[in-house]
Amino acid sequence: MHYIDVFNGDADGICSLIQLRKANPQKTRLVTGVKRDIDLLKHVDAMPGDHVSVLDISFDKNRSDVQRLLHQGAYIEYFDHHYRGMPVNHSRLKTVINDELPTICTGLIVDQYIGGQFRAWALVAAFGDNMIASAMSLGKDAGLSHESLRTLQHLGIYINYNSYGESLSDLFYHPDALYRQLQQYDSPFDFLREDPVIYQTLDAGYKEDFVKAKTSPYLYQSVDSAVILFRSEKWARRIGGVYINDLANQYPERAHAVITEKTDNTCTVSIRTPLSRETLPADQLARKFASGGGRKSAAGINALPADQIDLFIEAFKTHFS
Ligand SMILES: [Mn+2]
Repeated sequence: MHYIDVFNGDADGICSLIQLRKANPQKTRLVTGVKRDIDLLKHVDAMPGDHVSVLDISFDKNRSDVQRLLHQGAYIEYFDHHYRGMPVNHSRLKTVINDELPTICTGLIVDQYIGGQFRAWALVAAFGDNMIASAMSLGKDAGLSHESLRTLQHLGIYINYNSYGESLSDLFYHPDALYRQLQQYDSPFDFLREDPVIYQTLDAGYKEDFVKAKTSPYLYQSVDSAVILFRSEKWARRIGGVYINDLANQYPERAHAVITEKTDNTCTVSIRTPLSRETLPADQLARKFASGGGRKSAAGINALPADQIDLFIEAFKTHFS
C-alpha cells in the first residue's frame, strides 16, 4: 500500500501538503509540476488500497482520472477551492472542497480540517493565493504581529512566484524539492531563520523580474480594465502571475489580464477580477476558451492560440464593463 501526494506546485499547494503531512506523517510519492500543470492526476496509477491525496487542483479538470483511480481500487482524499463541477459519490472518495467563497484557499481548508495545528503555514498559503484579508485577519487572531504577517506574506508571494513557468526549467526550484525543504520545519519562521538562502534567491529573482515586467506594453487600457502583453522570455513566464496580483492590489477598481507568449505560438492568460467589485467571476470568462479555468477572483487560459488574442480582448472588455 502506497501513499501518493498530488499537489499544485504553488504556495497554496505546497503549504497545504506541508500541513497535511505534519498532521499525518506518511512516506509518500510526490506528484507536482508548474502552477499551470493542473491535470496532474493523469500521471498517477494506483494499486488497490493505495491512498491518493490531492491538493489545490480543480476537481473538474481531474474528474475522469479520479474515476479511473477509484476503479483501480484507490482511496482518494481531495482538498481544493477551484471549480468542482459535477460531484462524484464513492465510498473511497472524500472531498473537502469549497469553490463558493473567494476568500478561502486550499491551505485554509486544510487548516480547518486539521484544527489549525500549523496555522503559520496556512497563512503562507493564503498570502500566496493573494487572499490578503483572510490571511491578515486569521493571523491577527492567532496573535501574530503585523511585521510577522508581512514576513509570511513575502514568503507566500515568493513561493507562488517560483511556481510560474512554461516548464520546470523556467523555475528556480522544482516544487517537489522546495516542498521537501520546507516540510522539515514546523513553522515558516524556523525555515526563514535556519535556511535563508531559498528566500534570498527568490527575493532577488522576483525583484529583477519585476523591474523588467514594468516595461511591458499595454494592449488595452481603460479606467476599468487593462491588458498587458509579455514576450516569450523566462522572466516573463515567471513573473506574469504575481505581477498581475500586484496590479490587482494596486488598482482595485480595475480588471486585469496578462497575456504571456509561449514558444509554441500559443499564450497563457492570467485574469483577475477587480478586488473592489467582484461582480463577474473571472473563471466564467476563462472557461469560454478551450483551456480556460480557475476561480471567481483569479482565473486563466493555459493555451490561447496567438490568433485569438483580439478575440480574447473583446470578450474581456465585454465581460468586465
Ligand atoms: Mn490555491
